[in-house]
Amino acid sequence: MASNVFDVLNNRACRGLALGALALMLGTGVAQASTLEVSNARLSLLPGNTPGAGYFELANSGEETVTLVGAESPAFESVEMHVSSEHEGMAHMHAIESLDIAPGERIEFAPKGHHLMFMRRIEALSEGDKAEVVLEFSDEQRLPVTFDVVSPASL
Ligand SMILES: [Cu+2]
Repeated sequence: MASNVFDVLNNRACRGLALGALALMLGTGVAQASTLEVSNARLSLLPGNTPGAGYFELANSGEETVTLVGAESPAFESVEMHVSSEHEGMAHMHAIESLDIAPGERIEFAPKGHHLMFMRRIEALSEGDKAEVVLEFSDEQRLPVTFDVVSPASL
């Protein structure tokens, strides 16, 4: 009889642990959103309908690697992730599909390095305006960021 009582207690304890673990997992998922921080977001605008370039810093204070897979903005038809490089004195850039940011890492999107390329403007933008951009991550996380529209000369 006594062992039956223990079984019941154990089962309750197990269920309690399982629920606790579940709550912990959900809690971690929610906290994840606040482990990414973007600063110094600027969108450099060239005259006419040439693509704009986006620069920013992104810090991951979480405990897991996050993967940036793209961005979108209502002000542009599409946004690409690019890397600039120099080869035999010539500047080149190519598109990349994703970029990992390790725990504790801070990456910089900057001239001559990684940048966002804003293709085909939909809305009129000029210096001093704000552009709304959403950074997209492989875990479905979406991070809204407001970019300051600046002139290339200010960079
Ligand atoms: Cu580019």
